[in-house]
Formats: sequence, structure tokens, C-alpha cells
Amino acid sequence: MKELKHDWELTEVEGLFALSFNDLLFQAHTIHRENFNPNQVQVSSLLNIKIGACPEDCSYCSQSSKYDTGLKREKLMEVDVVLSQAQEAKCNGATRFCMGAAWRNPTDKSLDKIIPMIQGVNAMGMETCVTLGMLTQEQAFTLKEAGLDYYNHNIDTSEENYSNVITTRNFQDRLNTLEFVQNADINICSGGILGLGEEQVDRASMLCSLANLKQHPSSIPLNLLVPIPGTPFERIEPPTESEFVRTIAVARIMMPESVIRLSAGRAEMGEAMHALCFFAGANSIFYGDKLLTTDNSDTNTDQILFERLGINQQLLNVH
Ligand code: SAM
Ligand code: DTB
Ligand code: SF4
Repeated sequence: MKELKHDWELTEVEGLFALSFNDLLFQAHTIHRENFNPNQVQVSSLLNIKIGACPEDCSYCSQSSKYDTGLKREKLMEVDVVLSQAQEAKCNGATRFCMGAAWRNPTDKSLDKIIPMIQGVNAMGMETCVTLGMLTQEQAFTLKEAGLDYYNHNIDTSEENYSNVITTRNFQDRLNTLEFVQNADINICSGGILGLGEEQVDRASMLCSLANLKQHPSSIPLNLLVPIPGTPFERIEPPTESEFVRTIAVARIMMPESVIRLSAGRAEMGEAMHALCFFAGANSIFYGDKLLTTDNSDTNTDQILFERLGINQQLLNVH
């Protein structure tokens, strides 16, 4: 097994982005095959357990209280409702259940309500993931004790582009939480969004920040911005398709053992784009008709896609 590299220089990563598309994809796919079954895609399911009214100003987000996106706020879901949704996700073939809350950070009191959700999902035999905003070290230990497998906390974009996207926290705040989660020995799920007004060098810089963490994130969600009417980024220029695929390929080369999730934005991607992303090294998706507040690629379309590509069909059909 090759040593994982944690000292990536920005120029090296820019060099990968500068390769010819076919050379880059060949390299990424070769590494992908050395580390994973290329026909297997991990399936996660997502549930928004607390909707809207978030005090943060993330310029892409439908749930920020700073923008009028027409979203109806809802308080934290009851445990039994969460668990019945989790059961349904399991029946549909999900192996991980991810619960997201529109918080800047959880209070200790609210964390008490999350713990039985984690324990209940674990008891069903699924992996658990939560994304609750910034944590203290103490809270990370509490979540570990509850049996949490993964904590999702995206760095979203490069350190250099961060203040163009969010002003209510800084990049270092994000890194601090990631460190607390790693100290608590919880797997990290951290990635970002493409289409936040960034340049290629920002994508390279974001991947450097992820790969140069103490440990590579076990799971790396790469989202394509879902433009939300009412947010500052509702009409921002998206990256080209080849640039999106390149970013997946570079992530695969830099972090060969991490699972890369093709996350938001799939509803707008066709069969060929999905196929290229899986070839470049993506090997996980969110499965289910809804993401947090927007539509996901519907499950029927995903079933057909997997069948056509010869991917992981057995997992999607378990009941
Ligand atoms: N509030 C917590 C936080 O920010 O960490 C957890 C929930 S937040 C919605 C989870 C992640 O969803 C964000 O970090 C961002 O990467 C992603 N996200 C949010 N809105 C998005 C959008 N419109 N398009 C793509 N990804 C989005
Ligand atoms: C992640 O990286 N993407 C998911 C999950 N982690 C929490 C969220 C995507 C949200 C897409 C926009 C929406 O549905 O509001
Ligand atoms: Fe709040 Fe998370 Fe949305 Fe930012 S991304 S506004 S922190 S819910």
C-alpha cells in the first residue's frame, strides 16, 4: 500500500489540473482501480432534520435567514419521525443515513436530542452521519460516545475565495471543527461546492486543504451548486462539465483511499456526465428523491442509470 501524501503544494496540484483531459482521467481511473472496485458505488441517504432560519450567510444556501428564498422554517424533527425515515432509506438500499441541521452550531441541549437519532440509526445497522455546523471539542467527544460514524463539515471553497461566499465565519473556524472531530476519532466527511465564483486555482487550493489535513477525509462530497432563487448566487456562472470531472479526477489522485461522493447537482446531470464522474473516481451518491431542500435525481432514474452502467445493482434492490 502506497503512503498517503499530506504535503501537497499548490503548484503540483495545478499541474494535475493542467494535464490533457484523457491523460488526467487515465491516471485517476488507474488509481481508482488500485483502491476500489470500479463498479461499486456507495449509497447514502439524506434527511433535513431542522429546516431553515440559519443565522449564517452562506451565499449559496436556501436555509440562511439572511435571504428570502421562500423556505418555510421548521423546528427539530422528532426522533420517531427521523427513525421511520431512516428505516425507509434502509429499505431502499442506503448503507449510510446522513442527518443535516440548519444550525451555525448545536447547543448542548439540542445535541441531547440528536443522540437517540444516532443510536436508533446505528441499531438499524446503517452507518450514521450528521452535519450540525461548528462543534466544540467536548461536543465532538459526546457524538463519538453516542456512536457517530461520520461528521460532515464542508470547507466549501478555497481559503482565498471563502470571504466572497460566507462572512459570518471564517475558513479557520471550519478547520477547527474538523480537527475536533478528528481528535474524537470520528470519520470526517468534508468537501465543497463547485460553482461559487471560484477559479481553477481555487479548486486546486481547496483540494490541497483537504489532502493536507492530518488524515484525508474518509468521505469527500463534491457538490455542483444548485442555484437557489433569492440567494446572492442564484445566477452565478457554473463550471464547465469537463472542469467538474477534472476536479473529481484530481481529488481521486490526491486522496486515493477516500470515498468521493458525487453530491448535489446530479438532477441536472445526464447519463454521460454521471458515467464520466464515476470513471474519474467518484464512488458514492446521495440516493433519494430529495437532498436537503432541493430535488435530487429521482430514484427511478438512478436505478436505470446503475443498471445501464453495470454498477452496484444488488445494493439498490435490497428490501
Ligand atoms: N449548517 C451545517 C453546515 O453548514 O455545516 C450543515 C448543513 S449545510 C446545508 C451542508 C452543506 O450543504 C454545506 O456545507 C454545503 O456544502 C452544501 N450545500 C448547501 N446548499 C447547497 C447548494 N445550494 N448547492 C450545493 N451544495 C449546497
Ligand atoms: C453535502 O456535501 N451535500 C449535502 C450534504 N453534504 C449535507 C447537501 C446538499 C444540499 C443541496 C441543496 C439543498 O437541497 O438545499
Ligand atoms: Fe446555515 Fe449550513 Fe446553510 Fe450555511 S450552509 S446557511 S451554515 S444551513
